[in-house]
Amino acid sequence: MDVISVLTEIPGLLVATWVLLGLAIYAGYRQNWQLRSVAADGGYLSGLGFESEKPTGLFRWLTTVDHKDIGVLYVVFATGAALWGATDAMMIRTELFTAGTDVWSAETYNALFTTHGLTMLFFFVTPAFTGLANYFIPILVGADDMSFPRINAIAFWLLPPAFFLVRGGLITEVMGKMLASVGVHWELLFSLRPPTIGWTLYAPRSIIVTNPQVDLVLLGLHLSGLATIMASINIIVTIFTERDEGVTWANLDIFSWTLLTTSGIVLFAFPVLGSALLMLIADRNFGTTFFAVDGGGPILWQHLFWFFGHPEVYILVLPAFGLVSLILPKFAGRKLFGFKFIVYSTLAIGVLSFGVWAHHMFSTGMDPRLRASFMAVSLAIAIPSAVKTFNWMATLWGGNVRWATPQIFCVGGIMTFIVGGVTGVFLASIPVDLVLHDTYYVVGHFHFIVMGVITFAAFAASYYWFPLLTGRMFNRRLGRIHGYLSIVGVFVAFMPMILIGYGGLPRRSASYPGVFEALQQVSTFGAVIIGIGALIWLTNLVQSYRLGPIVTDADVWNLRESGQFSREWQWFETQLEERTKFRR
Ligand code: HEM
Ligand SMILES: [Cu+2]
Repeated sequence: MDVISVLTEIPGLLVATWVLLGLAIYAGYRQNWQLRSVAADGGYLSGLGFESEKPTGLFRWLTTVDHKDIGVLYVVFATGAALWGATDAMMIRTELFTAGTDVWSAETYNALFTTHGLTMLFFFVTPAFTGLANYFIPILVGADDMSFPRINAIAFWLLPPAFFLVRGGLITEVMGKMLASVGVHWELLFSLRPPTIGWTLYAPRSIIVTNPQVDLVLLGLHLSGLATIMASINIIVTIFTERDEGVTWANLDIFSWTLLTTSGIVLFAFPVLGSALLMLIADRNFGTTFFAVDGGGPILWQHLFWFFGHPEVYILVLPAFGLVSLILPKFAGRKLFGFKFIVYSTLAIGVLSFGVWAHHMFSTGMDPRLRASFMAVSLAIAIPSAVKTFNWMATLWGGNVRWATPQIFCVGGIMTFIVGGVTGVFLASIPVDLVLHDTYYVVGHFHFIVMGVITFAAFAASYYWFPLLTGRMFNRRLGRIHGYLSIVGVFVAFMPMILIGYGGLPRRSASYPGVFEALQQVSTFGAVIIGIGALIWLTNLVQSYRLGPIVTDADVWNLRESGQFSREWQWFETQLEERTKFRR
């Protein structure tokens, strides 16, 4: 199809788009079209007779600058992205179920691990924690809202276009096929192919690949970086300037502390990524040679990428630590052991995280003396992480532990973190890394962290704050089943990967020698267990949001007993009281 005939299709498409847009706006204006999704006013549910000042329906969600609404938008967006990334994971595992390349093509496989990694890291974890930060930080520090509500909204609304840019190839292909099914053939839509360069975007491959979708991925990542930086500035300024009189640095809650640190890291790490991405775009399109083999060289890309990339893993994990530190004591019946040391260790990790990037490059043939220094710092960073683990264990030790769903996830998260952390210490020592680099061992190691403690902390928070967010209670039995399934699933899915890695199997390959088949199948089985758990979670929360028992007492988790009825629950209590007043 040539350009002219493409142009003749455009008027029809424009008309269709405008009709759809008009319908959406009309629907948004209709007062009684409540999106039956979340009502983010501390438990105010639609249909309980409460009328709020806010516009209703779609319009509310498109125009809101309220930190709670934006928090909910983030969390919903992150959940959607996570489910999409999980679909990729399941497709990866399906391919790996047999030794040959039987299910998808090798190219599709490469696209799958690329989009899986990008989606999970940039569009699931970061938005999920930013969402919780938006909802809870103002409440926890006693502020009315974030410092810059409009920038807050902009930061969120940059994410959907960024996500679509990154995942464009698949979307356009589906659109193209749908149009083709009604007789409209638009070749342009088939020119983008899903990217196959891995989330690390290593040069020279990322320069050489001709697929134009790669440029969109780079632009999308750049945009998501801008969004993250904006959100971080907002978090930092809010915590510094909006704290209520009673909230000093000494009694600032641990979740806010970790987010403050995380946001600080973002300010130094993401601009590096942004600049590196622009250079890569220039290399691809304008003939510059920043990272070309006969220019700055591919190793320069690795330096810049990992100077961002290693701090990034702490950007992902610190908020998770914060959530564990916040939630775990509530169900241990006593205050967090060694609060100060947890804060110091968080700050220490924040600083150290910038000094270890080259441990991702041990096998690139760098100067051995330099390499040894990076090994030393990498081993040192294990200390503050261990401090946290011991403090959590000490909190549990003398406590009166209640195995509520959030607690199952916290303790499960600590278990997976220990495995992830210890396997990481091995990788930080050069001789071991030279053997295990780019094998399945690495995939196993970091999934104990990303699927283990990070995702578990997000699950724990989703259960812990569910009553506060929706005003209803979830099904506790289903929650517990989800918890145990997830813990078992992570070990069954990722332990075999550690073993496969010891066997020497390289990662990022669609086919493998038959000897690994049995272990790979165990791993796929584990992934299915995790998947079933996640579906139970989704069903439980959606159904409980609609039909769960209504919460009347703000002390859902019996926190008064142990003197831990913290600020967000006190806030919830006043919300509930106001609601009853209103009803009368
Ligand atoms: C049921 C859950 C999951 C399963 C079964 C799974 C499976 C996998 C597998 C098999 C690979 C290796 C692909 C290869 O090297 O050939 C992979 C890569 C990866 N996964 Fe996951 N994953 C899961 C969840 C997650 C989560 C929650 C995150 C992050 C928050 C994540 C982040 C990554 C990243 C960054 C990569 C590296 C991609 C690359 O090599 O470019 N995964 N995953
Ligand atoms: Cu690292």
